[in-house]
Amino acid sequence: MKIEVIGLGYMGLPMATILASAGHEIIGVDVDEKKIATLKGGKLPLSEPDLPELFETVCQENPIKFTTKTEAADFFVIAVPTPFVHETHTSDLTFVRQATKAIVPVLKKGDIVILESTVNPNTCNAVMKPILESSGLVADKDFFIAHCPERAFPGKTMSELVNNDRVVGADNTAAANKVKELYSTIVKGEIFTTNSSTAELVKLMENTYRDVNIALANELAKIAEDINIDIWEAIKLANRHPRVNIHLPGPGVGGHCIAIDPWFLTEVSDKAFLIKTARGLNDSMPLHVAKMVLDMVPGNDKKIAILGVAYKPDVDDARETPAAHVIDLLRRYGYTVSVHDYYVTDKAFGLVEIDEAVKDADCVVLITHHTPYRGLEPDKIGALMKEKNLIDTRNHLDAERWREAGFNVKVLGNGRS
Ligand code: SAJ
Repeated sequence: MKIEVIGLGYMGLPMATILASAGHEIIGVDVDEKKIATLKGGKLPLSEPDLPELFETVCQENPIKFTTKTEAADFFVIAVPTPFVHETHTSDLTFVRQATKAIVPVLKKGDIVILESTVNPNTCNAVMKPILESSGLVADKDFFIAHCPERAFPGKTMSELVNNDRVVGADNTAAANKVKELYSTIVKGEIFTTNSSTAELVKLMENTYRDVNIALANELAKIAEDINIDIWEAIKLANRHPRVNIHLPGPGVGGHCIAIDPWFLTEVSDKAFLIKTARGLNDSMPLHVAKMVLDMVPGNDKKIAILGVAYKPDVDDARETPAAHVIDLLRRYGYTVSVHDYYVTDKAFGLVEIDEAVKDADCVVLITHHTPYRGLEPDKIGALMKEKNLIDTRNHLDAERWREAGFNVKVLGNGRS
């Protein structure tokens, strides 16, 4: 079975590696020549736990053929990004179109094209089908399209790609079963089949569920601040109910999925009222954090140290991070802002070492709950600072320890702090 994976990013590359480790013949295609050269040299262009080990084994035992050009295969797996146009709140399907077009010259009878990228409902039928039919072959007769949305959690991609249940959406039942058969060679979770549009909607619903739930947590956090209650304790207690699972508040929602996918639904229908409201609420959180800073350290000539710019803990990914908005707002308010992160390397943030970040600072604001921040010594940090103020937007640090070291501590959502 020859499988071509098109798009070798955070999802495509792990997927190609796992498929190769299961013994399939894999072609890895990417338009980025530099990335292909890196991969051909046996190096990885991105960091994801457990990928290096499996990649090395695959390089030795069943090497992937890396190339910038599509070639004939039995299955094509498209895992390209679907960027988001912030100005219009719409998805940009350019890369999905490009990847689909690249298949046209090599498409043959019996082929199955699988889309893994997140898209708005009906993309397989309305966007991919006409492009592939320009080959002269007919969809659902000569070739087949399936949507198998990826569901892996960045940072745990390697185990989640294997262990999570999967949804296979194809409008031709025989093709759906063939894709199910292919995925069952690598997936330990259950695999469910449906039509392509339902699979497209399912993926968006999963991330929208999480976004709306986080928005609820953020609203409850703001209410708790007004009525002097600790929302972190209240959520923990409410979640002891067998049918309640309230998510956690924070400085906003980042990443390339949850902060974006709900907008895909607002694009296809004008009925998305709650979804838009939740997006707005989550997007209001950086301003809420900036106002916490204004309350705690008003005035000019103050320095704020931001700890963590990754969109979530213990990853190096800062896409759509709420930290960027907090930093931008604070600078507009006239603060000097220094930034630290243990994992992110993106030069745009002007990252500095932790000691330099907190040196002469008037307030430390924890944005990302990276595990190593728990190991910080409040005495040491306090000794470097001008004033000892701490805002913890994730309830991550031991507030009592920091208070004992002389810090004023404010925890987002804790009206008692
Ligand atoms: N966040 C909160 N409160 C919470 C949980 C998360 O504020 O209780 C914030 C995080 O800090 C982060 C953002 O939400 O900024 C999103 O992070 P995440 O860790 O919840 O999710 P992602 O974006 O890394 O991955 C999601 C996953 N989807 C779901 O859990 C439903 C993953 O399974 C998907 O594959 C991925 O999106 C994707 O590619 O769509």
